[in-house]
Amino acid sequence: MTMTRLPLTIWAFFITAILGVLSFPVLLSAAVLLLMDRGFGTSFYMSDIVTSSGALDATGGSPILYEHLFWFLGHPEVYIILLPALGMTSEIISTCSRKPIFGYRAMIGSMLAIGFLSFIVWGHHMFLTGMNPFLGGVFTFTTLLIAIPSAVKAFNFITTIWRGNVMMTPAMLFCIGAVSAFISGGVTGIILADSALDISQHDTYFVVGHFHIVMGMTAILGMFAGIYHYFPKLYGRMMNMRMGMAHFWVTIVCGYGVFLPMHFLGEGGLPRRYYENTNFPMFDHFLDLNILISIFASVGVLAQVIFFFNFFYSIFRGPKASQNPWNANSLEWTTPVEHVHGNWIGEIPTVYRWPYDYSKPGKEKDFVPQNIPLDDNEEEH
Ligand SMILES: [Cu+2]
Repeated sequence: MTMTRLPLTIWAFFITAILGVLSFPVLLSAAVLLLMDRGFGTSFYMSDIVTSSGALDATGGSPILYEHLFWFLGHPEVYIILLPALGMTSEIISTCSRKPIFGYRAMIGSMLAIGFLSFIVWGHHMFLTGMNPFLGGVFTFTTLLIAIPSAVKAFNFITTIWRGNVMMTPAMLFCIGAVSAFISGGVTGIILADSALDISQHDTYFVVGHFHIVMGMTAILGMFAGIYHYFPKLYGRMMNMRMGMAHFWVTIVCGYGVFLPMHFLGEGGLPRRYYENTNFPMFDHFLDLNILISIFASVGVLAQVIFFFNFFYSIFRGPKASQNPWNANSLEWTTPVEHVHGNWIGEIPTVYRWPYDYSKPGKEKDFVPQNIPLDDNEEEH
């Protein structure tokens, strides 16, 4: 199989792996330096620290260094969580719209661009650490650049669905939810990426609302989409559709119900990371909104009970799945329902085409799996 015949899910996993290999060692190094500071008398992070027993030996270090090292992992980590969800979303949206994915190469290019840029934006978490305003401007610029590949992906998701013969499976609903969260959470990122605007929003609930929608909701909705879509492949049985739909609608409404109001709390100046704010009367009028958030959060958690019941019940009692229940093209759906050693009985299939030949003109069926050879006069995508 050539790289341009790989499903976008696999591309996403591949790029995620590269990000992981490059970013986690930095966190490990940061932790080693921390251990040295705590246990072996070095001063990477400590400087001029005076305790009741006098000044510590430690000099010359900087606690800000820890922040730099942490966020050098921390920002790529966002995409380590996000990209697999976006990869599966591409796959499922194409399959369930019965249309080729729009802009296959642009999708790969966008993921590579997001992956590269994710390493040069970490300073946007640190605008208020006393960083040089020029440097803040540089991090603002690189961060805003990420909006371009992100927008390309969002447009490609939408144009793939556009005029498609859409199958509204629970997986497809969760994908649409993931794209919705990716867009609505991404838009507020443009505000936070700007070092000047960030001054008023930093460390408020606005930040909490933003990143839980763009990273948390997108990744979790995408993960659920993947579970509903690949369940028949995993367990040879189908999950219950109606329960899946109910799970989706309660989850998406509660997700937005929890995180959307947080933007207003943040605009009002409510700081994050406090257990309670009862000592600050100026935040008293935010109490109602906080109670509303708690109600949405509780109902949202209850909705997950539907999912867990559906999941475990279907493993044992779900109706038996056919080999390829969604009429999908990618190779995993050509394996037998019963799991066998080596995945396929006999020869490993040859791949002749990309996995997005849906509704191809001149074809009998609206899908052509990857192991079907090209016709004499057929062109590859
Ligand atoms: Cu970041």
